[in-house]
Amino acid sequence: TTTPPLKVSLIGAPSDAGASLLGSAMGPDALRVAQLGPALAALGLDVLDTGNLSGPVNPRGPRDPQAAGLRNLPEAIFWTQAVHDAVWAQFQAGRMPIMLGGDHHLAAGSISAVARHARAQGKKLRVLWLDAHSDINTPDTSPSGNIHGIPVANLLGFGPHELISMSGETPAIKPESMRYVGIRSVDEHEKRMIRQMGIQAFDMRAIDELGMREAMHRVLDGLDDDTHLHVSFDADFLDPEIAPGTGTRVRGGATYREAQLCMEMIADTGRMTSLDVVEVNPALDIRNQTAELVVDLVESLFGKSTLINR
Ligand code: EXY
Ligand code: MN
Ligand code: MN
Ligand code: MN
Repeated sequence: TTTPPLKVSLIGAPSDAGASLLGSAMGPDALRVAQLGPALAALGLDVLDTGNLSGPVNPRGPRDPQAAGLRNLPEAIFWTQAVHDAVWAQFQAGRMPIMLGGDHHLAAGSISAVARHARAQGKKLRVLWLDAHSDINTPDTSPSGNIHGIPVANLLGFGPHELISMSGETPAIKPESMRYVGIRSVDEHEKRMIRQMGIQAFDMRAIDELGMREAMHRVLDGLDDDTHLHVSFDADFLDPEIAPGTGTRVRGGATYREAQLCMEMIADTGRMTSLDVVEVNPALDIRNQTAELVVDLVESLFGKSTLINR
């Protein structure tokens, strides 16, 4: 029997409004230079590159007391909403959205649309957050004012109104839906938040102790036909030795083999229905190697390394 090809849509979201270092706005093009689209097409996927969304550039504003102590809030609101709308439109068109950041603040938009889609279909949601950071500061606890440090809090209902209400319901997701993988730089307030909300976290220590195989086994436990699986992949999940092209590097990240296994085990579930690829910053990279590595891993997410065609 032949199954129709999986239809995916690349959505470029060139905003670094949420970060303090400029450059992740060039992430979508770095991923294109690294042949993301053709690589997925070669795996048999029907790939549509919808191009880049347009919006305001990063004004490099200071922390703004009028904006709850955040930086570049109006720009971040614009982009988050634009990403929400674009991701939602691809679901409406029956395609799997792949959001190419840009910095991680954009995931408040993509995952709001994912939550709306899952709700409309009466499905459960599981979100895997592959990251060095937990991105769960609130405007009150953020040490930096950088909005890429708050999207998980936004999705859980904390933050400026515009960043928490896009999905049509606040909070957009439940803490039970979230799984962290690879975190190793978590602020004190964030630790308290993760504990209070009871979010399951597989930090690098857990991965050291359990191994990636057992960690992912637990992360993926309980997925069924009624679950939408979203993967939010921050390039700084990876060890900076192999992925230098990202703005907030933290040593001790996932190795190449660990990252491959993580992606392969997600692919094996056959349940991923949407994806973010964020925080690739070619301005900090060496010969686009981080984008190339990320493309390699995204190929594995779509089953490249599986020997037996499923
Ligand atoms: N926790 C720090 C902050 O809130 O400023 C660092 C956040 C970095 C976020 C990066 C993209 O994942
Ligand atoms: Mn992040
Ligand atoms: Mn669906
Ligand atoms: Mn990060």
